[in-house]
Amino acid sequence: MSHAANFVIPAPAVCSTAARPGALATEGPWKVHVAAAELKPVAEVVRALLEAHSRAVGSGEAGAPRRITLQIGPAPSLPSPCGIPLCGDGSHRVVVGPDGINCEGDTAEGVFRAAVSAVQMIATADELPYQELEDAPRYTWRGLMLDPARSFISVDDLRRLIDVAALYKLNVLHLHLSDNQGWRLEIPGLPELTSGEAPFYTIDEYREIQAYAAARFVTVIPEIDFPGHCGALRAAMPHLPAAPSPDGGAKSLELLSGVLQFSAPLDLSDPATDDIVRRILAHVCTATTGPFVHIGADEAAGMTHESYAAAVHRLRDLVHASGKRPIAWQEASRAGSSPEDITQHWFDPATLNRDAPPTVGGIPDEVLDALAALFAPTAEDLARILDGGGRVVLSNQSHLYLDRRYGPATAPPQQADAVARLGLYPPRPLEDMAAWDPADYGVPQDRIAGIEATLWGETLTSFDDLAFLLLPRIASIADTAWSGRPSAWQDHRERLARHGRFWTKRGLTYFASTEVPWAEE
Ligand code: TNX
Repeated sequence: MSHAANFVIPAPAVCSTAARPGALATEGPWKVHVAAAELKPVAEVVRALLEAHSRAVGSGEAGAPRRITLQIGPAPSLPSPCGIPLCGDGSHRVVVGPDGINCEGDTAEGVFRAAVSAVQMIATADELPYQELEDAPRYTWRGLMLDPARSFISVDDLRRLIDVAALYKLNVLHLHLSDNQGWRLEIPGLPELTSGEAPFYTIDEYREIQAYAAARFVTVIPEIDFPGHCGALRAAMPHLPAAPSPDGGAKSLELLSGVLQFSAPLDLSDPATDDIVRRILAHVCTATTGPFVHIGADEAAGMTHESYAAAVHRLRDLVHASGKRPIAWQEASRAGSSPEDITQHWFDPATLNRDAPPTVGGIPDEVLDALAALFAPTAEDLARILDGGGRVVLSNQSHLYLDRRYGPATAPPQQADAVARLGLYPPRPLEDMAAWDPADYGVPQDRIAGIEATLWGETLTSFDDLAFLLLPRIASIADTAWSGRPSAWQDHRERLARHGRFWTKRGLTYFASTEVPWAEE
């Protein structure tokens, strides 16, 4: 048994032992009690999250249940981030004593963040020393991107993933809803987009997902990827023309499409295309309850600069016109960058290293040349964003892309097949993934809006595949997103070791890397 007072991830900023020594057994039953009526909806969610881990939550069972008490109270005065318009700031206090666990914040969000620490504490330890935790998030944007466009995720499975995000104090769920391989959101008036056999979310389901997430203080950010990655839209509307290509553009697009399923980009200067895009974004903005809509703008291969820049301007204007704030991948900075922009930085030049290319099959040299040409301008994107005065969400491909393979040398034998099958990029040990530090990129701290992990779906065939690539790595990224820097590996690894049983109880598959001394029951 370690000497840690708790196994909470993200590791709490302040953890002090109580003046009066003692310990609380975590075995249930537990009752969730609210000290203010406004916290009743939070209590409902906490009960639901606890259900997989504790006996008879909130039941009328005889005996004295232990109590989680939710209450509004003064938040600890830790430095908290200045804001972009997501939820509140989430600072909170957790007190473990003889009567149970007290969860306190000065907003419902703060109370909820405290309560998920309580859920983790109960699920990961048999006994909790009396203690007091104080915590606040360093970054305002703590996200996870999922890719139902490539590998559809049912509404039920999305709910399970929203629970995971919330349990690790993430507050953004970015849904990549369209790509060459699929269109996943109903757009009223444009039934051809979703008329095939492929699954999609109805507008009602989309609203339901957002409400479920909002109850867990997670904001959904929909992405409709324009003007590249529009193969599904172009297949549904083949009359729409492709954007004009520069010299050699068509050839490079052809080469890339052979390997990466690229598709000719849309031409927004065409009035019929503009009308369709306008209707799509108006519906998406109307159906979205959060403040942001993501317009994609990545990898618009085979397009002239003028046509790309004009498309990005138009997409940003359309989102603004519908009352939302646009966000885009880093390439959009080439269309201009302003202090209001939040831009998602992703590309890692090392991906083009010919000695260790992504494992998407032997890529021929001429395709690698085309990729190098496509990504040549990415080296300047970050400077363009910062010079324009805007902020970045860091989604570094090197460490925050969860479609990276796991190392066969760290795989338990029963997971060797999954390790061989899943992910695109060469393996990186968990310790190295968890060591990623947002300070390493030379971006001034006040220009980092936050951190977002992505889980692209090209290699996934099931929910278990998705969970396998997600866990344990999302816990490490959430730790850094919340605290602003990576935890010491020895401490983090001991915490992770207790989360294997946490995931198992929730029915989630995880990669049981030999780097972690897992403490399953
Ligand atoms: C690049 S990241 C893409 C995605 C792929 C991903 C695979 C980005 C903005 N575009 O379309 O799925 O790589 O890792």
